[in-house]
Amino acid sequence: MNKTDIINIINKAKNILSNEPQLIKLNNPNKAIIVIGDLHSDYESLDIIIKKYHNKENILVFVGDYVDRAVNLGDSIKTIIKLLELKINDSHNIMLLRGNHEFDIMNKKYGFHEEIKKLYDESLIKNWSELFSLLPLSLLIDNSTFIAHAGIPEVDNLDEINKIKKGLQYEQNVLLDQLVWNDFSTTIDDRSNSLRGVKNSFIGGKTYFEKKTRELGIKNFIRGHQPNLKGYTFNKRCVTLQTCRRYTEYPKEEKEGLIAVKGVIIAKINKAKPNIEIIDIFSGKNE
Ligand SMILES: [Mn+2]
Repeated sequence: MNKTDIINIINKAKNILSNEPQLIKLNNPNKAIIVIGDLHSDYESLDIIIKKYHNKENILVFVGDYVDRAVNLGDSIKTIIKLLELKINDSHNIMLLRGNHEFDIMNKKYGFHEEIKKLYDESLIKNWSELFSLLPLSLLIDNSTFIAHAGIPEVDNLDEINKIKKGLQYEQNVLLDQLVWNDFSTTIDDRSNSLRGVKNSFIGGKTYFEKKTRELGIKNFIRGHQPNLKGYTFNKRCVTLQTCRRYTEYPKEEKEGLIAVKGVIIAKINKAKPNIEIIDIFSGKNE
C-alpha cells in the first residue's frame, strides 16, 4: 500500500471517529458483543477473529493497543490498516477504543514510529498521531457492562467521560490517563500507586472496584492492558483480556510456553443472556 492510500484511509477513519463520543452507549443492541483484548500487531489473530465473528450477528469491540511490539517489520501497520478498513466499511458494528499504545510517547518507544520511518517516511507519524487522538475511550452496553482499555476513572458519573476532549495526550488529562493506564489487582484492597511510572493512574483493588462500580451502577467491566499467561483473568465482574499471542516482553522460554498454551481469546456477551463468556477460538473452550 502506498503513502497516498494510507493517508486516504486515515482521513476517512478520522471523519467517522471524530463524530463518536468518548463514551459510546449501546442500548439493546440486539446483537452479541464480541470484545477483543490487546492485539499489539498480531495480525494473524485479528484475521482469525474477523473470519469467525465479523458478521451480522455481532458487534466487535476492540479495547486498544493495536500497534507496537511487532515481531516482524510491517505487522503494526498491517494490523491497524485492517482495523481501519473494517471501521470505514462497517462503522456501526466495529468499535475501536483507545489504549495506552495509541499515544505518541509509546509509539516512539515501542516500534510503531520506527516502522513508519522504515517503510514510509517520518511525515506520516503526524497523520497517525492525529487519528489515534480521535479514538473514543470507552463503551457502555445497556447501562451495565463498561468497556475501556485499562481502568474505571475517578468520576461520579460515567457521562463525565464525554467531557474529555479529543486530541489529547494522556499526560494532559487525569481521567484519560486512568482510562488507558490503570491496573487492576485482587491482592490489594482500595488502591495503590501505579508501578508503571504514569503519575495520574493507579492500581485499583477490590474495594475500589466494588465501590466505584456500585456508585456508577456498572455490573461488569471488560478491559485489556495487563498481559497474562492464559490470555484472560476473570475476577467475578472484572475481565482482563489479552488477545495478542506473541507478547514480546516475556522472556523467550516463557513466551514459547505462552504461545503453546494460548489460543485466541475473546469475550462474548450474548444478546439472550447478558453474562460474559470467555472463548478460546482455537480450542473452542469457554468459561
Ligand atoms: Mn495497554
